[in-house]
Amino acid sequence: MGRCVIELELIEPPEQVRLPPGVRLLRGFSLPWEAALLADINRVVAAAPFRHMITPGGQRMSAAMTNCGSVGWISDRSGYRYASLDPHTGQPWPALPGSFSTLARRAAEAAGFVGFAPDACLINRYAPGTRMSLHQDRDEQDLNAPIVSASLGLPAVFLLGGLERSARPVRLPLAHGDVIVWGGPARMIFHGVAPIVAGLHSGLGRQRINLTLRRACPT
Ligand SMILES: O=C(O)CCC(=O)C(=O)O
Repeated sequence: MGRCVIELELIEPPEQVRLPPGVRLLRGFSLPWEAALLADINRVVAAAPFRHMITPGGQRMSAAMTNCGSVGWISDRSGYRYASLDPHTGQPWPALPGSFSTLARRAAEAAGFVGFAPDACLINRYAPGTRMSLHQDRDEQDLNAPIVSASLGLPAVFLLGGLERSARPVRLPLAHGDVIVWGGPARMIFHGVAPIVAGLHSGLGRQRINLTLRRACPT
C-alpha cells in the first residue's frame, strides 16, 4: 500500500505574522472615533456620491469610490491622478472631516510617523465579491508621508505584498475598526484586498468601507 502524504497549508494567525519594517497593524484603533467617522462618511457621500471609476484601459473598477480633501484620486481613460474638482459634480471635493485627519494623525504617530498631515482621503466601498488588485499608491507627490488605511464594516483580507509585484502577498484579516499604516521603507509596497465575503455588519450592513488617507500634495 502506498503512503498517503497530505500537504496542509499552514495558516499563521495574523498576530504571529511578522510585518515588514514600516508597516503597522493597529487593531481596533479607529473605534473611539466610530460614530464621528460614520456621520462624516455620510456627509461626504451626500455631496460627492460613490461611483465606479474607469481604468485607463476601459475597465470598470470593482470598488465604488469617492473622495474628500483638497484633492481627490481619480481614474479615467486619461490615467490615474489627483484632481481638485470632482468630475462627477464639477465641484471641489468635500473638505477632509476633522475626525478623518485626527484619526490619521494619531494612527501615523502610533506607527512611528510623527507629523502626518493628510490632505486627501479616498473612500472605497466594497460590496460582497468586490476586490482590489495588487497595486502601489504612487500618484502622490509626497512619497515621504505614510498611508493610513482604516477598515469599517464587513471584514476583509488585506493582501500585503512586497516592493516587487511578484512577491507573494501575506493575507492579513482586517475587522471593523482596524487601521493599517505603511510608510518609510514600506511606502511603495504592493497591496490589495481579496474578494469580500458576503455578510451583515451591525452598523454598516452588507458593505465594507475603507478610508485611505494620504498626503497627495507637497507640504
Ligand atoms: O480597501 C483597502 O483596505 C485598501 C484600499 C487601497 O489599497 C487603496 O485605496 O489604494
